[in-house]
Amino acid sequence: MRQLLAELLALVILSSTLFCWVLGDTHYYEFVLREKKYTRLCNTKSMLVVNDSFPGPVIRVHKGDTVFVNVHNHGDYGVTLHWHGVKQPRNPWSDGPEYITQCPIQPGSNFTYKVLFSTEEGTLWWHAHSDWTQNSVHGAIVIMPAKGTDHPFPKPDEEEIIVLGSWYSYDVNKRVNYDLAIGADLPREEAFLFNGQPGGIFNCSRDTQYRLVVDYGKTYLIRLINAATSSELLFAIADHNVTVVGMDGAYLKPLSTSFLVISPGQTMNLLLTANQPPRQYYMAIRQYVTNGDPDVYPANTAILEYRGNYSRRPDPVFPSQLPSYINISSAEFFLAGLRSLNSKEHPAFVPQEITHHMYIVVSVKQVLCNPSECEIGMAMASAMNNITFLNPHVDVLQAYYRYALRSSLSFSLFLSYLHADTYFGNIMQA
Ligand SMILES: *[C@@H]1O[C@H](CO)[C@@H](O)[C@H](O)[C@H]1NC(C)=O
Ligand SMILES: *[C@@H]1O[C@H](CO)[C@@H](O)[C@H](O)[C@H]1NC(C)=O
Ligand SMILES: *[C@@H]1O[C@H](CO)[C@@H](O)[C@H](O)[C@H]1NC(C)=O
Ligand SMILES: *[C@@H]1O[C@H](CO)[C@@H](O)[C@H](O)[C@H]1NC(C)=O
Ligand SMILES: *[C@@H]1O[C@H](CO)[C@@H](O)[C@H](O)[C@H]1NC(C)=O
Ligand SMILES: *[C@@H]1O[C@H](CO)[C@@H](O)[C@H](O)[C@H]1NC(C)=O
Ligand SMILES: *[C@@H]1O[C@H](CO)[C@@H](O)[C@H](O)[C@H]1NC(C)=O
Ligand SMILES: [Cu+2]
Repeated sequence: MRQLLAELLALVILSSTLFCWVLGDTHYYEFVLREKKYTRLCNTKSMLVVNDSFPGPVIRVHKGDTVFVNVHNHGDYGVTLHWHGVKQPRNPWSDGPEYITQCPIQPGSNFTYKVLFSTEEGTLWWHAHSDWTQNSVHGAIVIMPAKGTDHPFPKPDEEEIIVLGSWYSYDVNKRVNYDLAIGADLPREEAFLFNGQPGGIFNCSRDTQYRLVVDYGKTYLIRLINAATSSELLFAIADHNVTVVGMDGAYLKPLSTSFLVISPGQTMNLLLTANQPPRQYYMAIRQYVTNGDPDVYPANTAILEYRGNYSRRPDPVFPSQLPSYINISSAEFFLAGLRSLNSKEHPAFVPQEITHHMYIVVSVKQVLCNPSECEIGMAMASAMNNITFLNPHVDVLQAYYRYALRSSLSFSLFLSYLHADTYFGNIMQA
């Protein structure tokens, strides 16, 4: 018996060294969801936020840590949270997509998520995963290197988080539900936000626009998160280049660039050295949209300001290198430069042997609909491989666990339990 225990112990020690298990710390967060009034673009509205803050609270961990987040819903409707980019090995119950891994957390109740950090290192983010509530319910996740290890680049003097977001002056969930019901196109942002603030081009926003105040000579690690609903964004800082060193919770080969493109949901870690003549510079974002109308893609701004005693001129320098909304070759030039770091400490395991080929078509098109149910007899619909998805009324993971596993049903029978025909319907005539 004792020998067996010793062998087991040896096995545990051996496998933990083999797989470089990091035994991290455990952290506890309380998130309180509540409606709060915000005024932007000269207009006030109420929206759901976490702990009265927009963007929401930052989760700070080291690689390998575990976080318990207890979410108390004091809002008016059900909501779930998702830990974007956290792989959560063997922990699907805490992933968050509404009706996929759980039903919404109802008003007046609470739910504790267990968030397991494994290989991620850098910046990720969390957001609501119900309707379009992610607009107001989101925040950064900062993942420092495991204790005793360091970033694979020179230590920055300071860090700053910049969350890019979307602003709508109305209740966006109501609008989206209406648009979905009648098959209309989804709403467009009225402004983009830097850490919750629209830029100086908008009325009522000049005095409140976001400012990054820097000291000449210092290097800053900027954790940039695109939390805008559905817009790819171009980003640049006047007269400054940045070095992209990480993306989506992993390291990159350092890429020096005068502008960048960031997709919704994506994060980038940038090094910025304040080495230009002290004054104010604009940092600007603009939607990257290759089939748009040229009049409606203005740049939204924030300010990079050097500390010091100099006269503030009314107009900061604008980043002339910010590509136009339609410049595909500039965007592709940047994207083609991104490479995983793939060092000894941070290897990139790309499978070399391909056993299955998959052909995936994602499409949005107009389909015919009953004019009594949609306004013009045509509705927008999207599909993946000719299959569209409507939210079921039960949680798919739980249904699978309860019914399919226990009574060894076939998958198609399981789908029929979910009344699959109501949501796995083919709608696209390819
Ligand atoms: C959120 O608010 C609750 C209640 O006020 C507080 O206990 C908790 O510490 C706050 N959480 C964060 C992450 O600030
Ligand atoms: C959280 O929910 C549990 C049930 O899941 C309940 O027992 C508990 O009282 C709730 N706590 C608070 C502070 O609402
Ligand atoms: C700002 O307000 C003025 C006067 O009401 C209006 O003419 C102008 O279009 C507004 N500008 C923007 C960007 O909304
Ligand atoms: C930024 O990089 C470009 C090359 O991509 C270079 O021409 C330019 O001088 C650099 N600007 C600064 C301020 O370092
Ligand atoms: C700032 O510079 C001006 C002109 O050079 C000088 O008169 C003033 O005293 C300085 N202020 C401070 C706080 O150093
Ligand atoms: C895209 O940007 C590059 C670099 O500034 C410029 O040379 C090119 O003309 C632009 N193309 C379009 C279509 O605007
Ligand atoms: C897509 O689905 C429609 C409706 O079920 C069907 O008529 C069509 O043949 C399908 N197209 C493809 C390429 O499978
Ligand atoms: Cu996400």
